[in-house]
Amino acid sequence: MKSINFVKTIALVSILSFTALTTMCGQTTNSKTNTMENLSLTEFPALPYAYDALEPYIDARTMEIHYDRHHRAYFNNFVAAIKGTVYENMPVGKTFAEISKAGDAIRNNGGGYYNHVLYWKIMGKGSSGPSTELSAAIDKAFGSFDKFKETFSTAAKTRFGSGWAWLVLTPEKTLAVGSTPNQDNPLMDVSPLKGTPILNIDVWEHAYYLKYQNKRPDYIEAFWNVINWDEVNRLYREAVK
Ligand code: MN3
Repeated sequence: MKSINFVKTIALVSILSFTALTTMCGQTTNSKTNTMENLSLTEFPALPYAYDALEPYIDARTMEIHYDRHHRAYFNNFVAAIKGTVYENMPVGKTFAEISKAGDAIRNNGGGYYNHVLYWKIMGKGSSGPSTELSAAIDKAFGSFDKFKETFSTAAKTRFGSGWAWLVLTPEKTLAVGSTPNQDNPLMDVSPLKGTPILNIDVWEHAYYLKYQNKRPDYIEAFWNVINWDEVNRLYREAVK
């Protein structure tokens, strides 16, 4: 009897410790696989849809080259850069929080890996729009959805050279829009824009040049047709918890 109780106690302590540990990391076991900061460092994630799924807004050839060459290279180079370092087994979110110490190879390729995983996920077809909760937060932060769209599009258009535009939930739990250069992102300690990414857009020329050439604004306008709001709503729900 004693030994059974002992086993039960050990089992309970283990469950509690595990729960405490996962809660401390801001993750639950259920959402762990979905948590962007807990990206696989051993397996290059599959594109969540076919190359032609976002036609005509984003063409299949661009998707193929973007995912299979650019994104894959970031992943491979990131894995190579962290090998044998303290970052090898660190969750990517934690690495980003101290990226200023990690060096350019980890910063550029780690950002390139994570930013694209998010970008693929927040795109898709056939979802309606922001949830009631996200709509309310957008109205509070920007005045209206149209104002938000304008602010986000302007951030994307005016990012000089290569980079990304973002919608984030700031540490103060309000929505904010901004942009980052190169492969930086708002989870990095070097980024002036800080928060949990809810939505992003890649404005490197490789994201649009084959179809849109130098017309970045046309690509940005087309992007609004392929936002996967179900995923954006989910990211917001997870971030406000
Ligand atoms: Mn890209």
